[in-house]
Amino acid sequence: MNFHVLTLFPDMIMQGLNTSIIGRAIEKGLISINTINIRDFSEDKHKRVDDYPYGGGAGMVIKAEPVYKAYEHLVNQIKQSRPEGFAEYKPRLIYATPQGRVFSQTMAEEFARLDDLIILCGHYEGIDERVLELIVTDNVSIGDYVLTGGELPAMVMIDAVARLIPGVLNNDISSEFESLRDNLLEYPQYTRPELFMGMKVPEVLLSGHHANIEAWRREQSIIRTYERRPDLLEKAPLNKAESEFLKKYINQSQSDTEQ
Ligand code: 6GU
Repeated sequence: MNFHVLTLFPDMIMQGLNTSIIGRAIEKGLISINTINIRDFSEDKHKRVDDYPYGGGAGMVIKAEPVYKAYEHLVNQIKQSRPEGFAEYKPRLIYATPQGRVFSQTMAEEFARLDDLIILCGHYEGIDERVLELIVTDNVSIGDYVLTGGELPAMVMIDAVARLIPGVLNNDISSEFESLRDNLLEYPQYTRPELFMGMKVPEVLLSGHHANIEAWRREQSIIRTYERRPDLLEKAPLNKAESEFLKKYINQSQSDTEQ
């Protein structure tokens, strides 16, 4: 899968993503990250890409023209890397903005099915609306807080999508059965030693009984989601036995606090 980022700060993207698992995925050729510096497409002799907003107000606005030129350049580049028949190709383009739909695991899974994904990063007070109207297919936010630019959100989204590409994680199944996919949080993990500051590893994990371990982990996921993210639990696909288990757990913890 190829990620393309339209940005004023390409170094930030490249430096942020060339380490650890994502760095290795790039080396292995499983993914590629291509940055396009919007400033390279400024026709201004001072390479300016922003200007004052019409109507007045604070801050500067990124001009439509360099963004559109950068986009055209990129689309031609993508078309050339592909077989015939992409004359009409309109790529998926995410505009990273706090005004977008909030990014989720479901969106990451959807984007992971694409061959090419373009992310446009804004800065200052925004980008001229006319170019956004022309090229953006999805407005996406990473949460309800305001950042200074779209680069960190772009890196967050690339990380979340890239780890779903087969081969990026060491074991392919590790992303398949993980938390949030079915709206449950992960169960707790332990490693050696068996005793740390007087605290023991749960006995079942030492038993070697795989079915019991699976069952315990599933219960822990349910409890943890109830305690920490009850909002998710409403969407979690619990079977009848699991719903009963949760009901008992809730009753038990309520009678514990009453004592
Ligand atoms: Cl995608 N961009 C910016 N600038 N701020 C944000 C955001 C995106 N998501 C949350 N805050």
